[in-house]
Amino acid sequence: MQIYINGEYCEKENAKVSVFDHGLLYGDGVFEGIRIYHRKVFRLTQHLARLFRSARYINLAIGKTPEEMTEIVLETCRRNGLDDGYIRLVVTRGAGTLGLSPKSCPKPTIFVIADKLAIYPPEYYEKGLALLTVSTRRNIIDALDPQLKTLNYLNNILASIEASRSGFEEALMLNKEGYVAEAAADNLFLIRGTRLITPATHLGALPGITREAILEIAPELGLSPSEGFITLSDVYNADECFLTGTAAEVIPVSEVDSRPIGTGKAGPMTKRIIERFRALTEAEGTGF
Ligand code: PXG
Repeated sequence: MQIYINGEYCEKENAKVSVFDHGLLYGDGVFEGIRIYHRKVFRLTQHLARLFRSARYINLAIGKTPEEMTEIVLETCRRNGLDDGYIRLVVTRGAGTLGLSPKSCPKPTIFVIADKLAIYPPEYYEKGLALLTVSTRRNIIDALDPQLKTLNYLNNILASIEASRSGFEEALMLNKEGYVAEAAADNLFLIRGTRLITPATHLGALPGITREAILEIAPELGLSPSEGFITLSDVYNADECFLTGTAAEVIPVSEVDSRPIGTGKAGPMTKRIIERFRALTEAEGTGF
């Protein structure tokens, strides 16, 4: 496996970061998770745009243009020759001294991994996931804007631990006001009649790349998409529910807090969305 790290491509064993890297010491950095489908990178431009937005938010100068980053990602893909896989793109504040201040970090650390992806077992795409609403609330906007993908994922990790300790596959997270935000690493959608509803990003949902794709294809399936406030009661009473994310793609939700959603199995419209999304991943992408 060839990994890009700070200007070089090297073997996995030699791809190392300093223990003084502020990405490790403080979670000071940003990242993206991107999919490769059929030797093409899915929505690379959108992922890079979000990476640069996240970097700007934490006042981190990546020191490369989006075009240069594109070439680095594509070259990493070429060197690993994966037909399908997963790209992890990370930019940290870089190595510095012990102490929070980024002033001691002259150069960001950039690395790109292209690897195979472990995904949910296929049966979950048929039977759906059981979610649990957890007590860990989504990061609040006044502390750390949940719309960006920073290396501070403890909020989501704590939610995930809570769900799995109770035997659930995924956590459903509320924002501080009690509105539904998202799952620990996926966006949430509801279907009610011909309406497709997802929590607005300013309510604690990450502006997911998969989420955006689903909002785009909804009208083709006769659905009117909207973003807004969602309560737990809206979730419990939805006809169908599903999650979206780069890793999970589109995955049905069969149950939330012991309430079956709709028929308690993958909904018919969800299945059509899964098919339509798969077609999109085959049709689109930046070749390498
Ligand atoms: N919410 C959060 C908090 C996420 O981290 C999503 C929603 C979905 O966004 P995208 O852009 O992927 O549609 C994410 C993305 C992993 C993994 O390793 C997690 C994500 C993406 C890729 C891999 O579990 N989360």
